[in-house]
Amino acid sequence: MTELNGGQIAARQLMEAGMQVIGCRHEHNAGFAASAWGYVRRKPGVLVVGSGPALTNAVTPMYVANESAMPLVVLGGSAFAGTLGLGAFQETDQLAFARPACKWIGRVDATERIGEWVHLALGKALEGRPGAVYLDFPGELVARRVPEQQVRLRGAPEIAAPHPDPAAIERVADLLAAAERPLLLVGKGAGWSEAGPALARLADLGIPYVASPMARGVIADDHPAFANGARSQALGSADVIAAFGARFNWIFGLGRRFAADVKLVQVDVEAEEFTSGANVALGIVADAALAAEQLGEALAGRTLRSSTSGWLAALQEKRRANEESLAQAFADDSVPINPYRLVHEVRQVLPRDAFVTAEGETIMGICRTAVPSFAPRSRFNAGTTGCMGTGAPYAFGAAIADPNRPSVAILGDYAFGAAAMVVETAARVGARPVFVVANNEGIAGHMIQDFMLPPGSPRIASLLPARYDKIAEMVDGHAEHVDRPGEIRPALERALAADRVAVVHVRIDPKARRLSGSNYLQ
Ligand SMILES: Cc1ncc(C[n+]2csc(CCOP(=O)(O)OP(=O)(O)O)c2C)c(N)n1
Repeated sequence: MTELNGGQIAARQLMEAGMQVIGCRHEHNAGFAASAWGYVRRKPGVLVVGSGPALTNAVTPMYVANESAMPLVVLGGSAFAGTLGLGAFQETDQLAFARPACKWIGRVDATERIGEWVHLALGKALEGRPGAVYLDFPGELVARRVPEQQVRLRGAPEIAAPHPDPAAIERVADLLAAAERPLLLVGKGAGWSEAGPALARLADLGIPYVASPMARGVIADDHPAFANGARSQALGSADVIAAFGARFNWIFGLGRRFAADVKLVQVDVEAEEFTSGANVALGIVADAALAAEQLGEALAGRTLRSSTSGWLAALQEKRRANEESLAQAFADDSVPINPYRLVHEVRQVLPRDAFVTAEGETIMGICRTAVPSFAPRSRFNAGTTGCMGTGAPYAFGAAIADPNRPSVAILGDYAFGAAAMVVETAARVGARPVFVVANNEGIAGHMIQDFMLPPGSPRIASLLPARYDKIAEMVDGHAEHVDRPGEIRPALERALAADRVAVVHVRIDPKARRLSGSNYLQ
């Protein structure tokens, strides 16, 4: 009779779900890469960790995935029963570490039931609003062997997406049709539910939209109704706002940046989202794609009041003015390189279907204003938690989720340094992310060192002008070092054409900072 131990049962369940196994250097990188993989594929990314410190290292990825609504399942081994309380090897209360970081936690209670527990973990991570879950595997239950016949594996249920209430959709259609200044908000949830085409049809009616930073590309950024470049005006002046898969957390100003008399409609799969800092007039529990489609049908053939109000034209004009105010910075020929020039050059070579990751403080903000996205679930940044160290593993996770699409990360030197060993992992598995390191020698360049610390302070916030491209050389990856603006584009083109992981190291002016009020894509 064939017997299986607990590890074999879990592996069988996960392989039936299509798991590819990659050994990573640190639980942070592994957890962030798995989150990005899951987010791109719309499947749970799985992180398997050891006990004690391996699990505590996974707490940040769990918290970040949960807050950013990315599906992540963490499976953790834990100390053997019979040794607990005595100072067992790596003994710690792993459920307690995981609990506040996750939407669900569980502990395997019998070897025969491991398949069932894994089934629960996969489903809980994926359904509703996606997020992080933790499943604890006590050592003795992993080691135990049970006859194969006693092992129960379970497949995922088929789930019908929630349809919106037709009467509620009619009300929203009436509100949008009568609005002088209507606005759509597009969040990650809209990307998750593939609502892009239906939302683009609403935007085609001339209704402007603002996308959250990671929802960029759900509707392609070159749509004429894209209003991120006039974000403050759009959010503060709209009289009717319909939000799709967007939460009113700090990313949308805690819901406090809207006009006092705005009529706010929110579509979300979780009804609990309708109670927030925002004054939501109507919440609709629904899949964002279905709601947007039905709204499009309800508006078909109707004339929108906003078509003659000049609202969209005013936002477009504001965006154009913002873009013009940056033209000089984009064309700047200075050495060391102006970060706006770097970002401008990146934009010229980025294929439309690229995964784009931006992380750092100065460089992330500049990318948000000037680097577009054109496809859903293609844009990564520090996310809801603003966590540094996510960008490099996100770009790697996206690259392995869809190896046919380029994955380009534009990272600050601090941000890249926090996770740079992912370059070795990428080389080892043949992944080809391109890491563009915007090296301004520190945290927000020299800004914090020069302006927030007393003169003469030791170098706390500034970093060495290290040659990060050499990390690529270490693994026979593609390495580029750039000092002058004219060299940026050829270096990026060579990196994109290389059939291996690439690091393009660009020396940036440490004194450059973001230009205020210049947010033409933001
Ligand atoms: C995990 C974590 N630690 C610390 C911070 C605080 N923090 C915000 S931005 C930043 C550094 C940004 O520097 P860099 O990546 O070099 O980009 P730059 O601003 O220079 O373009 C830090 C440390 C954070 N957000 N997350």
